[in-house]
Amino acid sequence: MDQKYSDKATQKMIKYAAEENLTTVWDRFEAMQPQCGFGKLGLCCRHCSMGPCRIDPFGDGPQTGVCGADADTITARHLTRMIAGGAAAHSDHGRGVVHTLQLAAEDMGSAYQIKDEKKLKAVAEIYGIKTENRKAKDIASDLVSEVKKEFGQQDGTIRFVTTAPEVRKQLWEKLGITPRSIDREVVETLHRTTMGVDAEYRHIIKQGMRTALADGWGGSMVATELQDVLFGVPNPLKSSANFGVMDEDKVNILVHGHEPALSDIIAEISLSEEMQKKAVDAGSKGVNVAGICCTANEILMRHGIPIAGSFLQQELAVMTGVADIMIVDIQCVMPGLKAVSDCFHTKLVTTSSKAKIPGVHHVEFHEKDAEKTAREIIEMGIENYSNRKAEDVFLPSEKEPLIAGFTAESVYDFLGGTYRATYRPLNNAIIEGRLRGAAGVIGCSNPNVDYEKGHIQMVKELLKNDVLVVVTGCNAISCAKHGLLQPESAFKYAGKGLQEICRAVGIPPVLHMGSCVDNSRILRVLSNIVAEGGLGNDICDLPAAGAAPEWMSEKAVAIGFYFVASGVYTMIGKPLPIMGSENLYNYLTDEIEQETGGKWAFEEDPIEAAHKMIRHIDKKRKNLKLKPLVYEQPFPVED
Ligand code: SF4
Ligand code: MSK
Repeated sequence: MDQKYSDKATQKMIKYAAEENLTTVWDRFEAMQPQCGFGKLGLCCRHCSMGPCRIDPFGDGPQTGVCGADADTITARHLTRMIAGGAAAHSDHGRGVVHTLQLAAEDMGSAYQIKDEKKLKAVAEIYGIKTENRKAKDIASDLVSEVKKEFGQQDGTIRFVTTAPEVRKQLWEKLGITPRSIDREVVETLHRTTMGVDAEYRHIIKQGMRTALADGWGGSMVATELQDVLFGVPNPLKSSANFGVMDEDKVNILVHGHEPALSDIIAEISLSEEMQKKAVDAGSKGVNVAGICCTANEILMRHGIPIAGSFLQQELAVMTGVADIMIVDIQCVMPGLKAVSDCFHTKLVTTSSKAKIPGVHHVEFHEKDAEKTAREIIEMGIENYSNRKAEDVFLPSEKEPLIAGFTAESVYDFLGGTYRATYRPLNNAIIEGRLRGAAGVIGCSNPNVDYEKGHIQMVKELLKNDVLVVVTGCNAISCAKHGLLQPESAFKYAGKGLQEICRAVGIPPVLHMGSCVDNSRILRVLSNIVAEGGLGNDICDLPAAGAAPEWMSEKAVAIGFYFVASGVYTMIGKPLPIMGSENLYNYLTDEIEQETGGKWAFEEDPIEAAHKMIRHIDKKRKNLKLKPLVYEQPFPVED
């Protein structure tokens, strides 16, 4: 796989891995070729033991499975199960946060505190909980009990849905896709896609959308909002990203996965004089914490803890030889870490009751013992420092400064008014044509494409055309490593209109909005823009688009579907595994727009993908009869 588009530090590490005969995710990907064509097209089914079945894509062999399910049914069932997997992952994360908030509300001696009472009250009010003249812990207790009930409720709808634009809520009702509860939608999806139940592809996808909405406006939003209550609403801050944030002279603790509950405490305790002294006593110059994947994004957003790398860099981070301990919680953790950490001194530790790796040391984390576990882990890292071998150290020095920590709230402060909280200046910038529109570029990286080519080329092309970009997940990490999260990058890459906005308010042209669950922040931003007025009545009216150019996880499928169901044009690189069904392809990339106002698009060339997004943005500007762009620039109409 071509690595010329990835950051320099990664290129060095991949070369080093090859020289040292160390296996990486890219090697395993190569060894897996050719990958199963039926699987890629979505044409295989093993939902019962009359199968596995496969449909012949060339029309010569079987066109149905043993039960009679055709390509449309099989692809739709499989895809919808992917949505359920992704929604379950985000939502179970959210459930964990509810339990942590419960501890903060009930146990005053807990390591967790309610750090943001303003946010607590705002969320409680959405849930219809009285906040006036009440103590924070009482409000939090009521909120916990309401949210807990909501996960499994049988009637009613998810409360955060009430924050969507009015027209959108009515549309969901009309389509019958308003999510009722988080667990119920996941369970119903699994039921409807099991052998002999739902066979009508559009009907299956509708349930898929309801499940995805239960994620975006439910589980993910619960995770984001309650994490803000517990750990504080992020504010823009400075930090840096890439392997160079690890310090050869210090004990390096890497935190990887998705949940901030333990890592947040590790980040705090590692700074204590006591821990720094222990590290010095062990012969180092102190303790240094850095993150991988979305755990990184979480503690970056709130503490400015630097990012060591994204999803595809997890094994390479161990190969630097300076990672004294890597703790992993849930999601996007490669079991391949075991083999690579066996080749180095790195202590690999699993910490979630939900996730173990064979042969890997397990320190189970329970919130009530948060400080004790955090200490144990930091001390384990300090102790392991002496096992570091100088001959194994290969640490690229590259790191890029960045600004992160943007939220739906901070858009008020930065792009909003000076004297009152408003999105008006942001809306006006779009209405007057200084900004063409906005795009959310998010998601994973995947060894099936050139690492970071999709993310970086797409984002730069959008900037050049005056599109403000918001990023989350591993795309945010890639943008950080390529210097796009710095205000100066506006003058290198942005069109004149976007440059003016960035100069006026001192922001980068690419706004880091957090982790994967924080895509729910983007839903809130879109709703706030609609509420501010002047850009239509619904999310689908906005000159906006979304993309996940290098997607990999089921979570990306769930995210994509909650954006499509919310009215967003959603672009991905490699197609969804549905290309074996022409009907499903036509539905998702075209006909669905008549129903939700959003649709899917697949385009592997990142520049052309950006152009398609820009054309969509321009179409929306035209529909809204907005003024021409202040700095009109030549733009390829058709490539
Ligand atoms: Fe085959 Fe139908 Fe069973 Fe799927 S559900 S494995 S298509 S028989
Ligand atoms: S970590 S889901 S690889 S973005 Fe959220 Fe990155 Fe994708 Fe995992």
